[in-house]
Amino acid sequence: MPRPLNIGLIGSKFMGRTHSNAYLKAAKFFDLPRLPIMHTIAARNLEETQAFADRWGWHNASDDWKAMVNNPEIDLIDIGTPNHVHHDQALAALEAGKHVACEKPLANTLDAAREMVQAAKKAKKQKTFVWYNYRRCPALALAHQLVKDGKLGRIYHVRGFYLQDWAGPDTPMLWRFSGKEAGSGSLGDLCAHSIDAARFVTGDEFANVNGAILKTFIKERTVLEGGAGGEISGRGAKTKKAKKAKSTVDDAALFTAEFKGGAVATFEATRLSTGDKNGNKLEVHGEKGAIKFNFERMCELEWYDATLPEREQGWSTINVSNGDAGHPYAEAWWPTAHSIGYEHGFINQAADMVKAVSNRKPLVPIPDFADAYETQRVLEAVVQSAKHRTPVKLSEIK
Ligand code: SOE
Repeated sequence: MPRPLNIGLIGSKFMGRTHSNAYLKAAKFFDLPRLPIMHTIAARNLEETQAFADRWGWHNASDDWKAMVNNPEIDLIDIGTPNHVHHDQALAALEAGKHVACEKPLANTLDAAREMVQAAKKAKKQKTFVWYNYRRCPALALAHQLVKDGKLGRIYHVRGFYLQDWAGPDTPMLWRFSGKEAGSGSLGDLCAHSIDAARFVTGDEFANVNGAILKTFIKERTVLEGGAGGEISGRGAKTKKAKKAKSTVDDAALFTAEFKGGAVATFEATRLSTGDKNGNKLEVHGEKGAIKFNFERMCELEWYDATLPEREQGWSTINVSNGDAGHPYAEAWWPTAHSIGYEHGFINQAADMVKAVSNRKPLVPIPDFADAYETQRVLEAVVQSAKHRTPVKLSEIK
């Protein structure tokens, strides 16, 4: 029986559910060096948290995250809360000697993110992880491996789109629309995934950001009595008399960029792309080949092999679910083409985190705080470029 790894999770909303499910399933599908134990879940309302614990199989419920963080029985603190509290919770957990996993983006501000990186550096024996979950979609992981194996050759173009449409005028005020809490809107929530995915797949870093536009279309939103919670839709705020609050974040973010290796890139993220639900797309074109990933068809990777004789060239679709063929993560799941879904990226990451804590190499790299800070620097460069209407060199963003 592997040694237990006791987990304490903060947050019981959308991400609380994805992470709980991940810990519940990881050891059922992967052979792990330690057994993740769902020790304690902490959130604000004790009664609701107890109900959450009962439903998901947490052994304890708490409304005091600080006490949980200092519980000597717990090995790893997982932070699934809004962005503005990541900093304090991560610092407290590192101070208490725990490994820390944190939701993306790393923080609401670059300063907060930097302090988190510094605290992680000081805590030498502890590991940190950030939940850029799409890295562990088998198709995106395969794209990473293909580039690493040199199959695309020199990279020319990167195109990252993240298109959703849930944030129209009827969507009420949520923490995600508060600049103070979220830091930014579609930029930090969605584009951060595209930036991370572009870095992950190309293995390259951003050199500069140009011509950024951050646009807020819906400037005020209805405040729901009792708050709208942490879920994203929260529809039904149509009462005319209801109180309004200002939305202080971007609904859409666009920019172009160049990578250190010379590739040029375009990025677009929006919560108002009517008709697109979770269109997380990444396209990379190199001298020898190209890939296209679309989360809405997450088990497939579009692949173009430009080294084939010209008469045989054309886009092909790889169904990335063949464990025998070595598709990443596939052998842990079902027979070929018995598909997986959104939650599996999280389960794959939970399994890799448990391995990493035991100094075993994860299948593909998991971003730690320092890695996620590089994505945070790009977010800041976009904000600066949009604000001053100028190109920004990443070397200017410390
Ligand atoms: C909401 O826009 C959201 O849930 C993001 O917060 C997630 O990071 C993304 O994966 C899906 O959309």
